[in-house]
Amino acid sequence: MTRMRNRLGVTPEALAKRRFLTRTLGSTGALLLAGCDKLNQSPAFQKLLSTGEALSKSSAHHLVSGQMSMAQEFSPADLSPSFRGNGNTNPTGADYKAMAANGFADWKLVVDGLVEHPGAWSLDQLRAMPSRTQITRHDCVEGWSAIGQWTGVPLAQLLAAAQPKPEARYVVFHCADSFGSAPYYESIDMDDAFHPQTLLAYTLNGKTLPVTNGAPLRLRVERQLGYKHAKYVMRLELVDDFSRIGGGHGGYWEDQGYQWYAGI
Ligand SMILES: Nc1nc2c(c(=O)[nH]1)N[C@H]1C(S)=C(S)[C@@H](COP(=O)(O)O)O[C@H]1N2
Ligand SMILES: [Mo]
Repeated sequence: MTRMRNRLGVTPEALAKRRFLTRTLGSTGALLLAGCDKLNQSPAFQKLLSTGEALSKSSAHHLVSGQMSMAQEFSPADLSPSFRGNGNTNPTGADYKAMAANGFADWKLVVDGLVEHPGAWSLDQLRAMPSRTQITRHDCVEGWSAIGQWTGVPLAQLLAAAQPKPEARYVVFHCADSFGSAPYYESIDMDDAFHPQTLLAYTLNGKTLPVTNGAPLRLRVERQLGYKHAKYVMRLELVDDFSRIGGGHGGYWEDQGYQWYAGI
């Protein structure tokens, strides 16, 4: 049977999908989807449409912005005069203090959980990997923003080395600091993990990342709010479920009631 096409060459099924998305995502989504025909071919997307699964706020966001959208990048003229520190700015743990005193020469980033090749990477090894530099705006829920230049290894590069298993759904970032007895941690999904602007940053504004801002390594996940950008990262754990980690909500602030998906 030949498929009916209208004068724009769009099949009725494609139109129905477009209408479904317009209803679900609103006009912004529809506008963005105009350029997203690839999405129609993705198996996950097909499944979503065939099951009529309700779109949560976060999956709707990913459908619209998924791997297609980049956070805005700025020019050196836009840099904030200084990048303030917020939350914990000087971890007090003895292990961290000892590593900081030694310029983090003995620090290693552990990668484990649902990966084919668990391991530990030194700062020198991370610095030797392909890097990306970007000037972005950081937005904190407390009502301040700052524009900074970050250099780091794209998380995708490290994951290419560690090889997540097919069942891995989230990357959990375990940090060196805590609030009271609760360690700081965060998590992101694989879409954000492989996004080209998602970095493990070791440089801020052209200088070695200061302790205030997360030395020796902090996450940049540019399409989300400040609290997702884990500082003092010690370990990446690939998981299929984060309900048994920390308070079970995917991050220190999430355990206090913040949204897990903190899209800007
Ligand atoms: N490990 C850790 N990461 C953290 C925090 C923290 O207290 N500890 N605070 C978060 C919050 S709320 C913000 S706004 C940013 C602040 O980053 P900055 O100190 O570089 O400004 O780090 C985020 N990541
Ligand atoms: Mo924040």
